[in-house]
Amino acid sequence: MAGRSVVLLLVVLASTPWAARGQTCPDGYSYNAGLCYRWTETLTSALDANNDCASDGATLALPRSQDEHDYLTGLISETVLIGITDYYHEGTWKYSDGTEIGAFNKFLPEADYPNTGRIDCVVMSKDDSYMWKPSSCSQEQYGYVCQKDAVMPPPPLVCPDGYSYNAGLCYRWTETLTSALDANNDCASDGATLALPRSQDEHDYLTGLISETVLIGITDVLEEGTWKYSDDTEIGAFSKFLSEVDHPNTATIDCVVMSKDDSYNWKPSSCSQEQYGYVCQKDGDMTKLPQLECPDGYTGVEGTKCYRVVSEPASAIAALAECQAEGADPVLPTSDLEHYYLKSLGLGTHWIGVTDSAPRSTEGNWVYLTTDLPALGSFNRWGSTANTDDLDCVAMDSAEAYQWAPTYCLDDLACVCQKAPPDQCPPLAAPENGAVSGSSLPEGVATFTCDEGYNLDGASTTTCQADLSWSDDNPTCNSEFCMCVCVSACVYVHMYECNVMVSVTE
Ligand SMILES: [Ca+2]
Ligand SMILES: [Ca+2]
Ligand SMILES: [Ca+2]
Repeated sequence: MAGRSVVLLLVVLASTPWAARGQTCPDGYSYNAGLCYRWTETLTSALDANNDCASDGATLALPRSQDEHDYLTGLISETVLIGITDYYHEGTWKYSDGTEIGAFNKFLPEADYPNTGRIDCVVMSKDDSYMWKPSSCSQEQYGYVCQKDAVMPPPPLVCPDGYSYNAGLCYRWTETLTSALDANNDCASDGATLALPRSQDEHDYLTGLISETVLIGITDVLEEGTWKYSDDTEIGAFSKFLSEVDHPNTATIDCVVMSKDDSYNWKPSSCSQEQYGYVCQKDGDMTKLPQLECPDGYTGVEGTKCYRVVSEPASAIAALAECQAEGADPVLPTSDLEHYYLKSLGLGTHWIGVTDSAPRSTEGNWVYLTTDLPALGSFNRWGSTANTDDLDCVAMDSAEAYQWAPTYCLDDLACVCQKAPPDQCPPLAAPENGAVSGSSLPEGVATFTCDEGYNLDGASTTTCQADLSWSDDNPTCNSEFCMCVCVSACVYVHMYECNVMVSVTE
């Protein structure tokens, strides 16, 4: 290294929080396991290759695992430069971001491929099964691969840390074998309960989340022989209990598990023994879901319809008339998400647009209370209230966890009108450390802004196109950073914490 004197003032680039919808790579890059890669075949010096990668906010590839190595060998079909160098300290190979080479190492035997003071870069060598081989930094002998972090989706802010989100609810699975009492207390410390699966979809999500038997929030501790959800609501039409003949309920068995050995059906189990893990559940924060653009007075989130709450209590027929007068229909949730979104509106027991009254229908044949009276689809949330001749309308009953209850049609209840959302581009999530506003309707423009201390990286506006896709990728809000200043030759652009200044003299 004698004769080479380089001072690099490396300032720069705090690690940047990324945010966008979907995990994506820029044009020209391919995605694998959180990273984006771009292979350039043009024979290039390591200096120029580095600069080219840096112009994309990337580095030369930094393979740190067998998986990353395997992906790279599948991507390329020629020898390529990668981001490993001993430029700064002859004989000490490091990744070009300054990190150490760890347990994963693909260097060919040094005896066969000696490292010299003039050979400070590294290639994945095609003739050597893409093992790492020292190579010149200055000669234009090889192509190269750039690598950068994929743009990550924002964290699911609808759920607390440790919880996963599905259709309006947040779930946390704990594998530790725990008594039902302790499990309950642990959930309660999060403002949650043990899981209360009330629909096939919720059941299916839970069975996908867990891989062991878990305690859920069903018990007969208050009245032997009467199973209820642990929030004291009744078990409704949805039940997964195994046959009582095979799995008897006794006075000493007052809790319930989803039993792995029984296809995750419900099985009575001890409340006190520490035999099983458990799942906690709480409502998702609906205010954090991307908002739909709705007609005046209506609101909704991605995946729901547009709703307007009519809080003046009225009969079911008056509610229908109120909605129809403004070109809307009475509300009819058709998914768990819509169910929980309506619940989140907090208006208490309210009508849904379902009836089995004459002359619109016949007893027991529920139809959607609109002008054309279609039959109900497959989604329902029937609770435990029996249908009778005089209960011909339906309410979401706040006393029964908003399950559906056949109700006397002349009761005075609040209601909700619904409209289909107008055709629009998918709702935009605000970038982390920023905000978005504007219109999602065709030809509408949305504008992104960043919080103080963050710079917008990407287009600040995007337009909803006729095909209902956005014209531009979402930008990110990155910490303000300074650029690399090269006093002499800038060989490697390193990323360091902002305001850290590093001098390298050789
Ligand atoms: Ca060397
Ligand atoms: Ca019992
Ligand atoms: Ca009825």
